[in-house]
Amino acid sequence: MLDKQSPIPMYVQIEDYLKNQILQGDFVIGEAIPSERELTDTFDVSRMTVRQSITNLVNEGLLYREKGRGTYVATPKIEQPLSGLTSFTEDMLSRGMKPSNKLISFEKMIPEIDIMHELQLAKDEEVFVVKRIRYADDKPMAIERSYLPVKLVPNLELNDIEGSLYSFIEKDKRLIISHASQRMEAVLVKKEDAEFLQIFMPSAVLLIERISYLTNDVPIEIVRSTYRADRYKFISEIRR
Ligand code: 16G
Repeated sequence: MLDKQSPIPMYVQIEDYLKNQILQGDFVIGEAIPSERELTDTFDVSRMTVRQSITNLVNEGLLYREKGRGTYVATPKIEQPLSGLTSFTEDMLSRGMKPSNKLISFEKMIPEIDIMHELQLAKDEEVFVVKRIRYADDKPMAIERSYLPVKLVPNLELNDIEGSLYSFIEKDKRLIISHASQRMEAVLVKKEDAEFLQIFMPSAVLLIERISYLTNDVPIEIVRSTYRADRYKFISEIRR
């Protein structure tokens, strides 16, 4: 199965072998792969080598480990296009997944200076700050902190944000969200977010900051969304 003479390191060969098995469906999602000991025997390599291959596949999001139990085949990551200005609820429903939220905080305040500038607000203008954990099929996917100018959604209440925020803005407020600019970076998860997202410290997460505008170029929302990197993959089509 493996080529010991090959310049390709053994752990890479084992990794490729397991990856092929996973991708061609030899293991189903949630199924345990053979133990480290079994793989060590099968491939006649050291435990260190096997561990390295598995760690790489865990980091790639193909496998996950459960302490003291074993290593299992992970659910494939969500492939999220970077091009559409869609809501979390729309995204999950279009995949046949059940979206839900947990509200962490809901406040009205004068924002920090960078938010104030980006939302084109005057010094004393307030924003609503909504922090929610977003779930798909009851699994935590992201944490979103949204800033909305109070003057645009003056009577925003708790029950308006239990479901879809975009639906509230568009259907209840009859505002048209038209375009947005966004940036994305990889960061290490903050301690409090790690607990909400149910991931270990330190873990890398994907941070997206998006500023959305109405048709008249008035900013309606700044969002800082922290996505689980093991559950999300962002994709875009590019042309030359
Ligand atoms: C998306 C948006 C977020 C928006 C939310 C509304 C990004 C980075 N974020 O997650 O800005 O607040 O959708 O979702 O794309 P909702 O309508 O389900 O509440």
